[in-house]
Amino acid sequence: MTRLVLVLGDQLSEGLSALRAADKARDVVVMAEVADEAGYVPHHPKKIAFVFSAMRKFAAELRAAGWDVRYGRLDDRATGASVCAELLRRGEEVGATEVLATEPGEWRLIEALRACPLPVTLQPDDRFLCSHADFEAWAAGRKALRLEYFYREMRKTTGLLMEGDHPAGGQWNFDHDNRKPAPGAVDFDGPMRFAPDAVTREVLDMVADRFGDNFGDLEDFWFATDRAQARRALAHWVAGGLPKYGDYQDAMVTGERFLWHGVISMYVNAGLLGPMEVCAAVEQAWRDGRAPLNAAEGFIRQVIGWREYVRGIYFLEGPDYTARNALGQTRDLPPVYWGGETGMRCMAEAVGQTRTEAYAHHIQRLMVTGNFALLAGVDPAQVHEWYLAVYADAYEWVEAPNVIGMSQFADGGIIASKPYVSSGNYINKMSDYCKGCAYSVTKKTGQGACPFNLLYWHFMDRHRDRFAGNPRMAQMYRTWDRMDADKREVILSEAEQVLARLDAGEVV
Ligand code: FAD
Ligand code: DLZ
Ligand code: SF4
Repeated sequence: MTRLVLVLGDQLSEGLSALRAADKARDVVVMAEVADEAGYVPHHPKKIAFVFSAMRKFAAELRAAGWDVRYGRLDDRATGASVCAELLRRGEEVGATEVLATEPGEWRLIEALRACPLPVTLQPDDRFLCSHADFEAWAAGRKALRLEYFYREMRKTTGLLMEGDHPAGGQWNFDHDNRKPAPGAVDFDGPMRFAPDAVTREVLDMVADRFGDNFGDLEDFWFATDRAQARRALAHWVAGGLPKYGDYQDAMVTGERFLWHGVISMYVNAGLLGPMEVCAAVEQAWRDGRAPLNAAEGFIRQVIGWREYVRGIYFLEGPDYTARNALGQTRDLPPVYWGGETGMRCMAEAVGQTRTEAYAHHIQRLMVTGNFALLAGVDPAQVHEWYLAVYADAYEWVEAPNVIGMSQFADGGIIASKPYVSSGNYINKMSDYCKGCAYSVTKKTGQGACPFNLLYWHFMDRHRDRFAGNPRMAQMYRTWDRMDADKREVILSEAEQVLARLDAGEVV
């Protein structure tokens, strides 16, 4: 009996578990560009174009490998509006009554497949290095689920950067070497760019037509859209970007959108590259003397540590994770996130390159846009939707723990042991943004005071009950308490004015 084999837009991997479980001689692969998936958040047009183009090219590869692939295009009226609707249509077409699928990376879609009238057998997504069972076993009985201990286990399991039982270089973590501030000049030409081929051009036309009003520029599309291109992009970065990746991982420079970052998360998350494959390339570069250990370790920690860890948390915590709001923050996401005018240079830079590239690096996401939303008391659900929409690498399994947990502390501290908040000082230390800003980072109050400086203390003050007892925050509360009462009052009232301006939709 023929079965349908579902391949989703972020499951574009030759060795996908659903494909391995299927029989090429009798089963039929179903792939589809469906309105529900393209529209459940207002995805950045470059993200949609990337997913659709990569899907079309992957479908062609599967056909060339002998699979019968039924591909539904968004511009074909017959295509179902949802994944389930498309499965029902194809089931009828080929006489199939059951579906094989690899577990999707979003609860929303898992639930939709469970509710679909066709029985769907879910295979584990074993492109990840840590299974649900292994993560649950690691988490069981622990008081705190801290990344560092998980990461060490993953180093041992994968053998990456290990010398026998010991970490290479005698240390698990070289993070303290990876915090150099903004350099004068960037000597890496950035991610490899690919001129759109015929498949991508056709997709670009359709996306321009259908999603041209979504936030984000479609022009100048340069992403890799198949595995061969993604492998070239990886090699290009390992050769040119990796050597300084560690040193400047946290730096931010005006107009420099990529610095020495890999810009490969969208390829790994869509399945064009494997996590072990990218780590092996990086480890080899270190072993060959082409990259220093702090760079290789810094990158590998993100991939086998953070990436696997956040996925573990997402599935451990369950479908309600994205609705959490431990700090009870309720403000609407300010228009600056959608490109509204702002005097804040750091926000203009981070949001601006998000608009043009569907990309911002980790510290921009965490310490600029994330930090501002947290300080300003924005509803975490709205922050989450924004991140899910605007980044080319965003799928809920990875985006939600980073936003709800790490960035917004909305999970109450499962991922972060303290909130990632800072005044303008941190941004000034790690970037050159403040030099070109309408505000003054050194001004704590008064005309032109940096909004981060004001909102930082407002945040600390309004969440005092929750954080005063946190030993990692005690020093900041001591600083606040030592301040003159009048000064504290001025800070809080000026912070209130900033918030009132945000609420009134005025430019901040
Ligand atoms: P590099 O700096 O070159 O890092 C190497 C790789 O490590 C990345 O390609 C990525 O695969 C992995 N990685 C690094 N940090 C993380 C992390 N915290 N969680 C998971 N993987 C990580 N990453 C996403 O892939 N999708 C998201 O939707 C996403 N949302 C984020 C939201 C917030 C608020 C924050 C603070 C971080 C988010 N991240 C997300 C993590 C990180 O910012 C991106 O993975 C990274 O910026 C991707 O760019 P890169 O490939 O140049 O990364
Ligand atoms: C992100 C995305 C988009 C924009 N469109 C589709 C689509 O039309 N068809 C599809 O199969 N997948 C798409 N995706 C990815 C999924 O929405 C979903 O986010 C992931 O499969 C969950 O991990
Ligand atoms: Fe951002 Fe404040 Fe610096 Fe301006 S002064 S760039 S608002 S941190």
